[in-house]
This record gives sequence, C-alpha cells and structure tokens, in this order.
Amino acid sequence: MKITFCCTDTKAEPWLAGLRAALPEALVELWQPGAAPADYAVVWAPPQAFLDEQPQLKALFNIGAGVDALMLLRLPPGAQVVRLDDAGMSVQMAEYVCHAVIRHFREFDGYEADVKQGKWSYRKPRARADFPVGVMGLGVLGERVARALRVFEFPVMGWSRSPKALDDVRCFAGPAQFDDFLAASRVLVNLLPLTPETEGILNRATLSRLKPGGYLINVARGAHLVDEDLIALLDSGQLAGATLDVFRTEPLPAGHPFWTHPKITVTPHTSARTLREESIAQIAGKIATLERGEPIAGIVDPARGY
Ligand code: NDP
Ligand code: OXD
Repeated sequence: MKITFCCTDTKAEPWLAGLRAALPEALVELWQPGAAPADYAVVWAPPQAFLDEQPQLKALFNIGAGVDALMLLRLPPGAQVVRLDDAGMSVQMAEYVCHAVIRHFREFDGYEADVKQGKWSYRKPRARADFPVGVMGLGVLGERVARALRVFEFPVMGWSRSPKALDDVRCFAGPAQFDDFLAASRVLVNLLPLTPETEGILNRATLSRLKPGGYLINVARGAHLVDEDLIALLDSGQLAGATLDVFRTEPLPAGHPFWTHPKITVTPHTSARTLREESIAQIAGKIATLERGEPIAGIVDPARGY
C-alpha cells in the first residue's frame, strides 16, 4: 500500500515519520512529480498536477476540517474525500469562541484600555440574557461550541441545514428559518462550511437582521463574509464589533482595513489548529479500517460540498 503526502505550507518530515510509525506496512512518500501513483493521499491544498497523477486513489485525507479548496479541483474518479473529524479541533474552537464572546460581553477591551491609562473604573454588569448567541453550523465544531457557550449560561441558538435537537439550544434549520434565527441572535458565530450555498452569507442584509448591538465572530472561511458590508455596518453603528479569524486572502494583505479597524479583532487563522499527532492517529486508523473493507466516518458528500 502506498501513501503519498502532498500538503502545501506544511513541514513534511514529521508527518512522514508519524505516518510511517503508525502504518509500518505502508510505503509513505512525499509527492514528487512523476512518482508512482498512490493508494491513499494525505493532502492540504494540493496542486491539480498531483491529483491528475493519481488514477487509482482510494481516498484523499484532508488535514483540515474544511474541504472547500479541494472541492474546486478535479478529483480522481473513485477517490473518497475524507475530512478531519475533530482530531482535537473542537475543543480549541470552543475555547476561541467562548473567549471572544466573553471578552465582548464582559467589556474586557474597555477595561484593558482603562487600565493602560491608570484608571480604576467599573462598568455596569450586563445581563447575559441580552446576549443571545447564534451558531451557524451545528456540525462537529458548531455543536461543541454551542454546548460550551451553554456552560456560561448564554442563551444559544443554532442553525443547520437539517433539523437538530440539542439540549438547551434553540435549533433552527434551513433557509425558511434563517431570518428567525438571525433575529433571535445578538452575537453571531459562523461555523458553516464554504459551499456555493454559503458563500457571502454574512452580508449587509443578513447581518442587519441581528438584534441591536450585533457582534460577529467568523471562524469558518473568509469568503462567507462580504468585507465591505461588515465595515459599513460597523461604521454606521449597526454592529458593535467583530472577531475575525479567517479572510478572503490569507495572510490578510497589508493595508486591508480589517487590520486597523477599531471595532475588529483579527487573528491569523488560528482558532482551531490541525494537531499533527491526533490527525495522524485518525488518518492511520481510517486507512486501516478501509483496508479491512469497513466503513469510516468523515466522508465528504461531493453533492453537498462538505
Ligand atoms: P461539519 O461539516 O461537521 O458541519 C457543518 C455544519 O454546517 C452542519 O451542521 C451543516 O448542516 C451546516 N450547513 C452546511 N451547509 C449549510 C447550509 N447551506 N445551511 C445551513 N447549514 C448548513 O463542519 P465542521 O463543524 O467540522 O467545520 C465547519 C467549518 O469550520 C469548516 O468547513 C471550516 O471551513 C471551518 N474551520 C475553520 C477552522 C479555523 O481554524 N478557523 C478550523 C477548522 C474548520 P447539517 O448538520 O444539516 O449537515
Ligand atoms: C480547517 C482549517 O478547515 O484549518 O481545518 O481551517
């Protein structure tokens, strides 16, 4: 069995060593143009030339949860696309989102600014009932985030494609319930996959439906957001602020207004990092399962795009 590793912007050596240790019977190689085709591939943003050389591929393991970049490529016929299924990402995402929500709700930025000026000043406590949080996407990450927010007793709403039932989370589903979901939310957390249906879903019309003082946390993909609509809504005072981890172009280009906007917090696509050890264990386990002819979880449905 041959496994080829082809991940842009990733240090290959530790991955190759980890995969070899986990699957000693396999030949594990870094892709070189013209090399013999593989049975399995471990990829992140591979070039089309790599995929075109893999006629017998059984599965492509994406070392991330989002497969949007992969879905734009011409994939080998017969190869299943497998996304990372948590592998240590959901707890990181829960930390990040809870931190962003609490920082905004408790006005910690304001305290920090006061303290920098030597000011010992209190702010009036705010009611968490006035800060309902809407989570777009109730998949592997969104569900964990919704549950984590409930621990802090925020009212939590969730929106997904198919109907869901989560304890203590008010669930909405499908386009017909989207407006009601937005109208019930003040803080909006985006954890949708990027698909043709969800591209640009964070725009002037949708963000304007949030409760007054709306706050956006985008941790999914930059192309979900219409950048200039967000800036306009922040500048007009319709939205109170935003925390953004993902951008249409990454790294965020120098001079982009998000860098310096006083109501925007930027982080460099770091809310839930791929953890190498966990990911190798998951991928190796799934390859072994497939080799035994058994089914695995985390297979992407090309028709849905996630
Ligand atoms: P999942 O595929 O597990 O979940 C996706 C959720 O979105 C599901 O609940 C799905 O509904 C819902 N959904 C999909 N399309 C629609 C739609 N058109 N309308 C309403 N709901 C929809 O994904 P994950 O939770 O694992 O990850 C979500 C995204 O987070 C990834 O695609 C990736 O882009 C991003 N991400 C970002 C990271 C970062 O560091 N910033 C790290 C990891 C991921 P249903 O349940 O009905 O199918
Ligand atoms: C992912 C990501 O999709 O890192 O896993 O964004």
